[in-house]
Amino acid sequence: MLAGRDIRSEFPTLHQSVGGRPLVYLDNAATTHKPRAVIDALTHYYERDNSNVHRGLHALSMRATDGYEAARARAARFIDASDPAEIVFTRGTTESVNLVAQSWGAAHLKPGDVVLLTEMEHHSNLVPWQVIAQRTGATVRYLPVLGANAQGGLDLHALDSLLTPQVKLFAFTHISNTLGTINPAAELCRRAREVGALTLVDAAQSIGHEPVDVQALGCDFLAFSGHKMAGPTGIGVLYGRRALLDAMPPWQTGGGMISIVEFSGSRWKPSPERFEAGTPNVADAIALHTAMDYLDEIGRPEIALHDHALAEAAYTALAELPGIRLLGPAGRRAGLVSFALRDVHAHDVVTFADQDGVALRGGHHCNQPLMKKLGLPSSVRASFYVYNTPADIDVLMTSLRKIVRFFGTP
Ligand code: C6P
Repeated sequence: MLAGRDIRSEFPTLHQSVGGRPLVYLDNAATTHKPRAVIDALTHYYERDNSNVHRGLHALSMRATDGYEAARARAARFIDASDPAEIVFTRGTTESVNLVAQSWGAAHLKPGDVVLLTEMEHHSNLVPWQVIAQRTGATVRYLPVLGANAQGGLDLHALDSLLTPQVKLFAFTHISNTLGTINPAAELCRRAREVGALTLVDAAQSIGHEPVDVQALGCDFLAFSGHKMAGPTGIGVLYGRRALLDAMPPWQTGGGMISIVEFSGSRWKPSPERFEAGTPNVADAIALHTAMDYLDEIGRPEIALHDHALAEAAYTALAELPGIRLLGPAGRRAGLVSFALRDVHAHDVVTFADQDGVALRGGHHCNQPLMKKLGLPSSVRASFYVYNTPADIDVLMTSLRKIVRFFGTP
């Protein structure tokens, strides 16, 4: 039990059966469920305040605008940004990274420049950089992971040779969605600063699971998604230092982001409106506000302890299975564990577990280059959140033992 409350009872979707078994949801790194408070915030908005923002002078529009801007201010407080103008609402992490690549990247990168990534990046923080590098003539380089199962984390010694003055941006994930590695984000930002490189932190897997403080991290950009932190889908955040955002060109244009339009040309508003062309996702921003309140009510340090403890218990239990290959660190890890069972395809594991009511994820987890380096076509992942309990690990293990017996592994 977390924060002395029955958290599970606050999440309506969890109270259902799958194939006649109670649902055990262990696919939280893909998306988390939403507490009643977040669902109610959405309903309340659509039933009472629904209106366009920043345009109308009537009561509903003013309420919607106030709610939307309050959500922005809440997001700033949530990550300790010094100014709400540093919060750009996007559709999620993927769109946030694309915004930086298409705007900052297109304006600043040139032949000879380097964008440094790591080998554990999600495709969302990898493909946008490949595309913009191709367009600008810049080069993408990768900080390696260490160990046959990437158990050693990032090769920090390799930074000495990789972090050259040619590196203009170091973009890396805070927590790996496949390995569960927690990267030393503040140290990586500090190292990048030493060579004058900007930093972008992909906080998709950390934002809902531990305190994230952009000032303590010392990052220039940070991206996250609402749906991985008990919030709605379709809303996320790009944090950017104000001076940087204000110097970046818009990447999409239209209503809401202009100061003056004439037939001969247009001028833009400052950040964040500059990057929010068109009618924004008002309802989901407002519900994201509620999700942030919800997580802080429980306490993010407490959530981190809870999720880490479950992942470590799962890792220990899984290690007993014959023919298992566990990925990522053996010690401290974020709230997820990925593994491969010899001779059993990950999709088979997930399909069989589903029959026991256990929701897992199997595949390359949008980490194709990493999986290739590890010599695996796919892996299975169990990922935990505030409503999971040690009993969920017991159900998982019973199901996996059955699968191992069925397939006769090893
Ligand atoms: N990872 C997973 O099951 P979006 O889709 O934009 O909300 O988030 C993309 C993303 C970016 N970075 C990391 C580290 C992520 O884990 C994700 C999403 C999901 O692992 C879906 S592939």
